Amino acid sequence: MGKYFHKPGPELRDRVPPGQHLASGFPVLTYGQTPAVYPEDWTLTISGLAESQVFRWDQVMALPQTDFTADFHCVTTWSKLDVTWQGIAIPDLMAQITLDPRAAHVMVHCYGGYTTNLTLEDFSRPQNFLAHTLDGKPLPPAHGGPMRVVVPHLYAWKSAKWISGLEFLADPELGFWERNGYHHQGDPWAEERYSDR
Ligand SMILES: Nc1nc2c(c(=O)[nH]1)N[C@H]1C(S)=C(S)[C@@H](COP(=O)(O)O)O[C@H]1N2
Ligand SMILES: [Mo]
Repeated sequence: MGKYFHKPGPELRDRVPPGQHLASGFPVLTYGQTPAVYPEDWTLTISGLAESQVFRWDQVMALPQTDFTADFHCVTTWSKLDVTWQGIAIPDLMAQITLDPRAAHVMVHCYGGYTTNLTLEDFSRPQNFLAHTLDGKPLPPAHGGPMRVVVPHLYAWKSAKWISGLEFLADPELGFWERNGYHHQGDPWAEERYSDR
């Protein structure tokens, strides 16, 4: 594994899911190009089984702002513990959205075309957030700036960078990696890496 990844010591074993190694630094993992998105142009479009609406940057920044410390687990076997972010807790965002009672799944849409699917339950946890700040600085474009999702309890392909929209669905649909063989849920503690469907 060399100098960039190391096996967790015994004191961290319960923090690092099976088959994962600790990364030094914060690797960038992107399929394709980093899109150029600026806060003044950024919007978040709510569609599907919810009242349609489009949030602008200043509207999302006016929501309660929260500090988060969260572990990050990429399915390619690196993990990074205690990443410090600032952003908007998903329940604080959801409080602004009127859902159709049939909504049970979410497709997250991104600038650049990436998508990922979650159950509404997995998406709505209070530990999940929209992040605009990493280590006290504006979220760098490579890490999803100006705004990304972070879902600490699932593999990081669910933590969509450059978020552009939330589409609420009654039935599950598959996002980009989920269509390409990744597990539909992606719990790192259960090693839900690949799909057998
Ligand atoms: N829009 C978008 N979001 C994405 C990805 C991507 O390719 N495009 N890659 C995912 C994967 S596989 C991982 S591990 C994390 C990596 O985030 P990082 O580059 O900030 O480390 O982003 C996730 N979110
Ligand atoms: Mo990943």
